[in-house]
Amino acid sequence: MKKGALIGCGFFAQNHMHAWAAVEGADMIALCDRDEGRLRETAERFGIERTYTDAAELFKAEQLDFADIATTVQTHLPLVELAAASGVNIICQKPFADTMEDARAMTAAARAAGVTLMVHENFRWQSPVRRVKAEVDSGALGTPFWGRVSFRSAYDVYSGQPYLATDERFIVQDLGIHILDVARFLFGDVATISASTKRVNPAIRAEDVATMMLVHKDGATSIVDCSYATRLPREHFPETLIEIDGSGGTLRLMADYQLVVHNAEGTHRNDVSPPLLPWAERPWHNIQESVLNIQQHFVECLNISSVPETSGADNLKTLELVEAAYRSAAEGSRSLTTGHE
Ligand code: NAD
Ligand code: 89Y
Repeated sequence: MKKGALIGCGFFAQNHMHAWAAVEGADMIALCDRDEGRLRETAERFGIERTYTDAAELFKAEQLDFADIATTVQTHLPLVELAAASGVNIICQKPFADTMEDARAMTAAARAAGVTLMVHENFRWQSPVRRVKAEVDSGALGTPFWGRVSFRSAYDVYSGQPYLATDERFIVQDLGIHILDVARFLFGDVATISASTKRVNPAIRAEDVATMMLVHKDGATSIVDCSYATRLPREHFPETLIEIDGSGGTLRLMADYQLVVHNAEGTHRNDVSPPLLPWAERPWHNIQESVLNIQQHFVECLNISSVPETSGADNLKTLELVEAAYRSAAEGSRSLTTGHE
């Protein structure tokens, strides 16, 4: 059994805790939050007795196999460095870092300490997205040459996460980061990216719309488009829609998790809706299921000493796309995403 502690008992961490209770091979033994109220509420909700308001005290007092860092991005670097210096494996929420420099410092700290570092990059762990990847890998589409990964919504994300309305960066760093990661997952690493961004909602500080074009190293071109300013007849938050055209067929993951694969063998339609876990709530259940899946993956990696899919090192490539997208949008250029093979 791997013993873990959660650092950051905020809005999204409640999902982590529900998922940890269901993960095989994990036991959460302690909690940390510098906000005493949130710490107490979470401790009571999940029956955790050992609580800390200071992460340094947590690492001094507890014998941990891993730390789950579910704070916002500003505190990731000091907390990851502290966990690594304590010889504790780490799962850290996205966005991993505000800068590539911080991200590299965290991967270096984990490498030097010989601990596993995984970024909680969970969208690729949604079961409909895994199903799309399985279709691609099966060869049912031939070689993909074009794709679109799309997230368009007007859901009020600001009430649960008020910092999204006031931070200097919004949709690319918060949500686009997941959608870019899904594009990497499906079509491989990226040679070039260009982007345009826009703020539509006058009540928020940063961009709430982004359209990105990626040329992948294996030859496919993909469009990654994200919006929190799109009022549709029906709200589909938080569904990611996917289109793939390949040399041998096409795939569409449409609204309501309807999957259509068309090739020479015919047209196959499937409902690939994610399960509604006992603790989950619509419409978040899709994301909540992916939290369980990614945390189970983390523990399995610890058990067999293997590198997680979204290791810190892997996530540098997704973060680099975020940085390049902001550069391209600011300069009106096609940015090169070099540096990580
Ligand atoms: P939040 O502000 O609600 O919670 C963060 C908590 O961390 C707060 O309670 C705060 O007191 C605590 N904290 C901050 N610094 C600390 C420190 N040094 N020591 C101890 N506690 C500290 O934030 P949130 O909305 O839960 O978001 C947390 C992270 O989760 C963000 O990075 C966000 O992008 C991410 N998130 C991910 C998903 C997803 O699907 N992967 C969804 C929502 C949010
Ligand atoms: O923070 C974001 C995330 O990671 O998934 C959806 C979200 O909660 C709002 O955009």
